[in-house]
Amino acid sequence: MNLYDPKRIPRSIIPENQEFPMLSLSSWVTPENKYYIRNHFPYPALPLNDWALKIEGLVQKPILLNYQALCQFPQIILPVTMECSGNKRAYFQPKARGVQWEQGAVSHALWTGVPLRTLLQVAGIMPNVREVIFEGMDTGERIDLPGTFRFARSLPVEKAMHPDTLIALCMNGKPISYKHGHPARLIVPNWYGMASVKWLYRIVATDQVFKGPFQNIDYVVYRSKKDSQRRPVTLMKVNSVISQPTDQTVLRRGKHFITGTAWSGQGSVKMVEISLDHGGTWNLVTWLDSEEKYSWRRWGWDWNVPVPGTYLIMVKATDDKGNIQPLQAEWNVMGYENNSISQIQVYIE
Ligand SMILES: Nc1nc2c(c(=O)[nH]1)N[C@H]1C(S)=C(S)[C@@H](COP(=O)(O)O)O[C@H]1N2
Ligand SMILES: [Mo]
Repeated sequence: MNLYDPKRIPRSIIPENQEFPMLSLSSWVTPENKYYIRNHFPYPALPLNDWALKIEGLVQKPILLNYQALCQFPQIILPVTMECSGNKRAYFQPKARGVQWEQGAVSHALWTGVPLRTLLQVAGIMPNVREVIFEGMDTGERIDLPGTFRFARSLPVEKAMHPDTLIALCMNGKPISYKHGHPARLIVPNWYGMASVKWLYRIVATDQVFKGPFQNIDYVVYRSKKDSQRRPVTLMKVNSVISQPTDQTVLRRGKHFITGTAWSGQGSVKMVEISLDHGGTWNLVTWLDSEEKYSWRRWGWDWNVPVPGTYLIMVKATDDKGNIQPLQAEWNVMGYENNSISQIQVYIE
């Protein structure tokens, strides 16, 4: 038994929101019981045995697939890093409204599932389809609108038809657990987590632009109420975290291993650099993981520190598209996409 086994960090009880304990970044794949949890509503009622996935709308023949039928289709396994677009919201200054995530609203798992496009082709998706809508089984109220809502999101048809957009049935080799979307969820590699709809039960192909509140009100980046340049949250920005040491730690003089992870949904992370002189000079880290299409890469760096004092450790990642973490991410009302350079302070005695 491992005596040192950090638990998830709660951020709210109902709906349940919990962070991955970044200190336990000892494995490339996040164990299911540590994978971050992000919900907008209370958990849906347990699906009955008669659960089936509907595919309808602009398709030649609408289909209804029960769990066994879904399992019959060819499946693929993909390691995917998923980050909530509100990750690191707590670090915005001034504060942005919403769950005050620190740095653990991100995880990495192996997802097994049927490519969505296989199912859309079986249903006979029509050429005039613009978007595909995904509905979860969870419902609840919003404070900004009257009525009851369902968590639902859409994808542009090109992304829905991408061979790696999955209707996932297994997470880390086991049927997806209830909290992570049992019996089936969408997995949209490279996109922020809101796209990966859990507890999936209905898929609708449409020639319209979907305007549900989780599409049109939430997950939109804007700098003020009057901002006319609103844009939807889509691909994950290049980002990194320092998992050890933790912020405000007191350490002895000598050797320390600084470690963490980095990812990008807009390319693949190519470089992580550390600065100990407020960004004056940067040192290349070494990779602990190899490069995989949709995966984070853990990194480490040997720090030899002979002189006592207060040290700022800064880390920045760069991807192969030339995206670099900024010193300060652009503030926005809803506090999304914070990918500022990671910084912690430690004291050497
Ligand atoms: N049905 C449903 N799907 C959902 C959500 C939700 O509240 N309901 N939250 C989304 C958001 S914002 C994120 S970041 C991911 C989190 O997935 P996880 O809880 O498995 O970590 O699920 C997405 N899918
Ligand atoms: Mo999210």
